[in-house]
Amino acid sequence: MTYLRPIPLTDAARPADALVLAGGWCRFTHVEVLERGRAPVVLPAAEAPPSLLSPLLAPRPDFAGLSMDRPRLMGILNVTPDSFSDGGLFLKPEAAMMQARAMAAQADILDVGGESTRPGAVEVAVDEETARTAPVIAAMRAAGIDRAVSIDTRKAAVARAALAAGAGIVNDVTALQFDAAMAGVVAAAGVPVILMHSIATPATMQDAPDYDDVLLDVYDALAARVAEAEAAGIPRDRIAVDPGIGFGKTLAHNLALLARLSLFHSLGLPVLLGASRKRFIGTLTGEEEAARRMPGSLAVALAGAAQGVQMIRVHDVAETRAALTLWQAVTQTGAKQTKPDAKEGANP
Ligand code: HH2
Repeated sequence: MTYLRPIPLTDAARPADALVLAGGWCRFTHVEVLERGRAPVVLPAAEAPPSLLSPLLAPRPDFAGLSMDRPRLMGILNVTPDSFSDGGLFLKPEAAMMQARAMAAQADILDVGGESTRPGAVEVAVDEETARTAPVIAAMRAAGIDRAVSIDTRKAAVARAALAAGAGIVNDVTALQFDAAMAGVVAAAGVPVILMHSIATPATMQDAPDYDDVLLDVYDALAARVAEAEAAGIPRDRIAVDPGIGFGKTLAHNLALLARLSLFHSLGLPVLLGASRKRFIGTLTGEEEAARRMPGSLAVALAGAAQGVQMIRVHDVAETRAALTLWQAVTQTGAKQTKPDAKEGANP
């Protein structure tokens, strides 16, 4: 099988033959042709098979009411006692609301989670996870916070309660595999879903993860998950994909995925990147404390934007917003401003 990776350009100069990547802010004149067991070959895009090129060219439809023509920020709100970087900080409802309000000013999506999926984490009971998340979402809506809200869960019952409370997106780190009822909940609710790649469960995922070719294996696995989701009645225009940085991946795996992230545009869907404060940033910077990994996280967020990734999941929303605004200002004269409009992405 042949895979096509656009080589993204964000320079102010526009070569005459440059094609627009996915209706977004990157362009490309060349592609990398990838095959298992072979060194990548660089070709002019015009010489690529049209069937492989067309998913790269099609503008992405809006996702959860958000246009995909600029990088969108997803702010993380972990209502947990044990998340790897902010565990316990937002478990109390007042603290969660303060954080939600602060993030709503700068984020396009607020991602509410009630179960840590850090390596080694143990499962939280459905009732407990629901009690952590649904009331916070309801309180956000009651307080007039109208940003898109995603529920970060692997469990159908938790998702159902969150959607009833006002969430509008399901973010499943197991790509609908953990709970057999999850696909049905998403399909019936008619909401968009984020399918993230992971192997095994958080309890065991870092036990010697192994791939034949991590980039192509993750790509194939996501393609299969997308096909399953479609078969379960979730239309393509409500699906986004995420390579799952740190979920069953070593440092080398994470770096291989990040270096060639733009491959995932070949799936023809919006791509989300979640690397904020993760272990590999600590490994490369020597920063043991996750809450102090913001500078490294900003660099990875910008690298994602430079590869055309449409959504970036972060803890440090205001800082990432500032970094993106400056990155856009200095690389793309005339680019659309990143700051969210007042009413954009509001859940119905
Ligand atoms: N990472 C985490 C949780 N959910 N969802 C998506 N789509 N992509 C990710 O990369 C991702 C995710 C883990 O980070 P965090 O929520 O900060 O920590 P914890 O799982 O310990 O709560």
